[in-house]
Amino acid sequence: MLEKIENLKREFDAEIQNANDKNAVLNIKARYIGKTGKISEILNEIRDASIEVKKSVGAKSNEIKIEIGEKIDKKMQQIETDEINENLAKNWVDVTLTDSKKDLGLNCAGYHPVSIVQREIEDIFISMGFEILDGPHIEDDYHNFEALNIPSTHPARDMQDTFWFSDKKHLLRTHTSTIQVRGMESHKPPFKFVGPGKVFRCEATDASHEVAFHQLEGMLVDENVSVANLIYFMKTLLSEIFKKEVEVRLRPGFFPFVEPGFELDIRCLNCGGKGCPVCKQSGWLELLPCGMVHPNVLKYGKIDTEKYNGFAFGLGLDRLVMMRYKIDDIRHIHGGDLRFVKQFAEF
Ligand code: FA5
Repeated sequence: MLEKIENLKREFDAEIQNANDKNAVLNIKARYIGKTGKISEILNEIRDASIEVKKSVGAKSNEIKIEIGEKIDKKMQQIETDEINENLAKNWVDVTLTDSKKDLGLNCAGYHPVSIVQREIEDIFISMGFEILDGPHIEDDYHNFEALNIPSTHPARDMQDTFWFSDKKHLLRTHTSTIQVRGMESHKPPFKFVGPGKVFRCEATDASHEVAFHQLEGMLVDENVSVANLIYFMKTLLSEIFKKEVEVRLRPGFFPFVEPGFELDIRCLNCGGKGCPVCKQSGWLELLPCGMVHPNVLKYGKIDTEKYNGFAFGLGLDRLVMMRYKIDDIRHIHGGDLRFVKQFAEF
């Protein structure tokens, strides 16, 4: 009987070695150590044998049963590992490789349309003797509101929904007019500068409104500045940008930091004035709020209001870009889609 067990073990070894898949292994397992398998058969055969035989054959059977069980587990693991390796070899992916076709912006060849137009405007103003100034995105209440004649109780604060920081003292600037305040702090009149940059407002987006957009501030302070000077600079700017005479209109506009204040609108170039989502079907696009600098603002800037006055404007840069390139939705501008940006590639 002991020899029978040894033979059985040899048979098993040969079979398990040739088994190539899980089903074959499970089949072998059932045939050798299953409830009605070969080991059980042997144990049944010695049911009526002597105690000594039962002891020796029983012990040997158990020993072989354990060994077979271990070999079966090992074989199963090996088959699973082989399967995984085979799968990996078939569906091989090198996660360390970057997609060479993917544009990272670096090889996108060109500037963003906002940068293109911003640079052009800067060049136009530089040619007219203006300086280019910059200012921080994170501002304090004083530079964004207070020094622009918008005290904390002023309802005009509601015109610009603001992202405040938790200290309630700092905010993301809502307009580039902050650069007026900083320019007056660093300059003595007469002076003239423009200040482009990103501004932030907490508002619902649509075809002409974004949460983060660009403005370009301008300020000129000198003796005897008039509205005629203001209109001259604005018309020069727009005809240079659009490379043709554009139709504009001036409407009275309220901004606490100018007096009188105007809204300079441009005939919508997207629809030619017929009405479209960009101009909200009005045929006109509000582009250039401007006005004569309010004396209170000059006083905050420590400028002698008896001697000096000036004008200021705050151009909506994204909207100008939209007019220039006939872009029908401002959300394309910041959407990050390189297929969009590449259309304007210029150096
Ligand atoms: C101002 O921000 C004033 N600081 C401008 C100013 C400067 C007036 C100097 C007088 C003197 P306003 O909120 O209207 O004004 O914004 C200026 C321009 O930014 C608008 O004409 C428009 O072109 C653009 N703009 C305003 N809100 C948005 C927005 N959510 N998305 C895109 N462009 C916007």
